Amino acid sequence: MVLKESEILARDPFSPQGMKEAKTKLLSSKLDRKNKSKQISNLNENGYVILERVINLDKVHSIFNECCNLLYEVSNGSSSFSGFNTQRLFNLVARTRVLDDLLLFPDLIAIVEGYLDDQIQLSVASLINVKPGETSQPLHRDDSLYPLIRPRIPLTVNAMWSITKFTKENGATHLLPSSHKLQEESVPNKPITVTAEMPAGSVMLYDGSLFHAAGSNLSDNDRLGLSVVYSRAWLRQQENQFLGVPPKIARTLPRQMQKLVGYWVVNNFLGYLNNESPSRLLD
Ligand SMILES: O=C(O)CCC(=O)C(=O)O
Ligand SMILES: [Fe+2]
Repeated sequence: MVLKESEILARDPFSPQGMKEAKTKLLSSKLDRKNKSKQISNLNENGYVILERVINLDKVHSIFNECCNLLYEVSNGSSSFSGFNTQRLFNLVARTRVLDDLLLFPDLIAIVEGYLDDQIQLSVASLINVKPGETSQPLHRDDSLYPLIRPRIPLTVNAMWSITKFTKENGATHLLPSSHKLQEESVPNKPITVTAEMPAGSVMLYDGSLFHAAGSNLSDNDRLGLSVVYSRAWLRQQENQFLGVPPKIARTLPRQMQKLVGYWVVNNFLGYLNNESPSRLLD
């Protein structure tokens, strides 16, 4: 493959041009982020925002079918947190290309980058299939694994895609509005939650500090969600993306997905290999 000079420079994190570009290496454009300022301010205010019906139903059906194949024979969880009637499947980037459009959905990326005002990376993506009979999860914060004192700058934005509809009855996620701003580590007394009901093909974004939980599934059908955690690119990823998506697989991915997984240099100095961008491994 012959690279243009500009591409070579962009891949060399220590060239003058590479150093200059590092600060502006976002996946979304400034205009995209500006166009999402209302959703970004809702996310800031309430700790969550829902984008309804952003994927058409044909696409939702093909995604649903692919997820059913992927989940075939996946066991249920074995704790009240992971759910005794809930299937979870990880390392999705290595398993399928059908979810790429959701992981890189432009409006979603613009909101996440606009909210964090930083370079981002995929921390973990998983399918969460809450089956009939499941009881509700305890309220928790997803970003508690980063032991920084609160209040703190937002570290992650999490997205929950509804592959099936999410209803009160089938276990839609419960949220405690504005709780991302609370300083206390523990769940407030008598929390008054709302339920993130949404039609299939929608996505709910929430700050990783927001208290939330999967609901109980009292219906006769599965509640299937795709959970995607995006973090500031200078944090350790929740799932080890470089082992899950080694160069052999990463080489086959679209460039934006390679970046999302972590094959680039962040803030000029984080993540290089032998003085070069790890993206060189993918040439
Ligand atoms: O499935 C859901 O609605 C939420 C699951 C969740 O919050 C988690 O597993 O951390
Ligand atoms: Fe969670």
